[in-house]
Amino acid sequence: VLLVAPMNAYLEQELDRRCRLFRLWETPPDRRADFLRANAASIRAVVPYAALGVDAAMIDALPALEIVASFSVGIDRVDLARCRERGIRVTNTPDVLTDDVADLAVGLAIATLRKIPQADRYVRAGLWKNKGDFTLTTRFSGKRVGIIGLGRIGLAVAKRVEAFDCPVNYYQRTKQAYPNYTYYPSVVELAANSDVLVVACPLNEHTRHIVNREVMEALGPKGVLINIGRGPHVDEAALVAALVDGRLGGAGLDVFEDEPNAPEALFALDNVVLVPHVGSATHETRAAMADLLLGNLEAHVAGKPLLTQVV
Ligand code: 8YV
Repeated sequence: VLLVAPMNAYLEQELDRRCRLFRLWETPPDRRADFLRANAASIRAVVPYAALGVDAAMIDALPALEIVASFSVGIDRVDLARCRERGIRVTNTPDVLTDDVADLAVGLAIATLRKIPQADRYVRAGLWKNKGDFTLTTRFSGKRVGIIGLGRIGLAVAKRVEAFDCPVNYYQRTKQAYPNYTYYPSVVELAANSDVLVVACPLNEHTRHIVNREVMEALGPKGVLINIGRGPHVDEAALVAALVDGRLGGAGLDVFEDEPNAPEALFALDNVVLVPHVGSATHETRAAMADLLLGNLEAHVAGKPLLTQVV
């Protein structure tokens, strides 16, 4: 098994215990092609994650590769077409992280509207004592929440915000039969009819920059964008400009176009909450993701059906 980066200590320990583990990061980048060539005959599985995937060059360098088991639900950085061509199986880690990611989406929405991190900084800086009460903020309960992508995570967000009396709107390519949720056939119409817009769809060629300038204009100067999907879902340059100009009300962002670089222009803004891609980052969920990944590898080796097969 080739692990592309150190992503989880428990996963690494279990892989080490159960198989011969190659740690790609221990070889300097300029010597990795040689390393792969030298070990190509032994590497039957690759474990990538959201930050570092498996591209066609790596797949082509590994003739014995049978399975790519990603430590993530999103597999936008795995070359699925090449895997299909080569008959390589692909698994991901759905379901086990849904609750955490949905929790973070709601947390970001509340933190952004109620300015929780800013209020915390206010207390720590001694400003409460010196300058008096903190500024008034904006209510979250009852706001219209628009969700792009009503899949597992989108539905979990919908269920949570219903408890805050938020009407739920959604966009996806095909309308579903959800009696309590209102469908909009375009993201612009969804944004125009929502106060908080949550990106919860997978990243692919249809959803890259699905939140563009027009969508931000439709969301408007009081609207808030929450992104717990992938950075490239949003035109980040347009987002920064809209936030700086006050054409968009605020943003709560877990993901960025060029991680780990978040746009520095956002650092000085009071209407954004920025977190470093932590949607699934709890002890409980990361352990469950590791167990699911290990289960997929074991099923593959045992010739049993894979637990969460994508390809
Ligand atoms: C992680 C994620 O960042 O599951 C995904 O798609 O983006 C996250 O769970 C990750 O891959 C774990 O390191």
